[in-house]
Amino acid sequence: MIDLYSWGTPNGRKITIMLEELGIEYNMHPINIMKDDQFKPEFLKISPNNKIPAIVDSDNGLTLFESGAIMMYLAEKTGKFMPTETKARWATIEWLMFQMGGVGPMMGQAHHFVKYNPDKSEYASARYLLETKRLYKVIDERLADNKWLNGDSYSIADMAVWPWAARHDWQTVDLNDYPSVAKWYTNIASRPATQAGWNVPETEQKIPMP
Ligand SMILES: N[C@@H](CCC(=O)N[C@@H](CS)C(=O)NCC(=O)O)C(=O)O
Repeated sequence: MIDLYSWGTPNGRKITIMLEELGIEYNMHPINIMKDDQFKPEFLKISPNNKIPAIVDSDNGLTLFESGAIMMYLAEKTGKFMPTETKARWATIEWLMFQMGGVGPMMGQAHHFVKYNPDKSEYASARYLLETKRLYKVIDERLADNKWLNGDSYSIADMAVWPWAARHDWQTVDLNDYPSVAKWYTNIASRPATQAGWNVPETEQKIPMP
């Protein structure tokens, strides 16, 4: 059984969407980051970086933080959403790392300066919005010739990037400017597991559509 410590953010939703896709049972422990739950000593024991998401696997006592590591672990544990063939496996890891090192940190900053603190720093808003749009262009070009980020199969790479694209409204980005992203995004949004994972913990937020 997986115990998930998380909140309704893009990094949190990567894991709830994956767990719903896997159809495995999990206990959700909400860590309300708006109320500083992430700084509580008991959470720090499983997430030393004070950030959600984190998991405990009661089958073996393993604890993990960092969403990319959690996704790789769950893929390995279940044999799903990470191809075993060398080229596809490494394409999956490559695009997962692209999300972890680029999409997450940069779009996170765009949310900060474009949505939460508009007009605080014109320089920062412009910088992170420009980088966000550059990243969408990279994804758009990849998806122009490939149905999924790793090429042929829906994988943890798509599940990692999608919740960030699901903040396109916060970013003031029109996904229709990136037609291949818009098609990929809409396709994933229609999956029952995406819709279920979006809503853990329960939220009134709706999945924004392009
Ligand atoms: N690289 C980490 C980033 C995690 C992260 O930034 N989590 C945010 C929510 S999306 C958080 O917990 N923020 C609370 C804080 O920074 O105090 C991952 O992918 O797990």
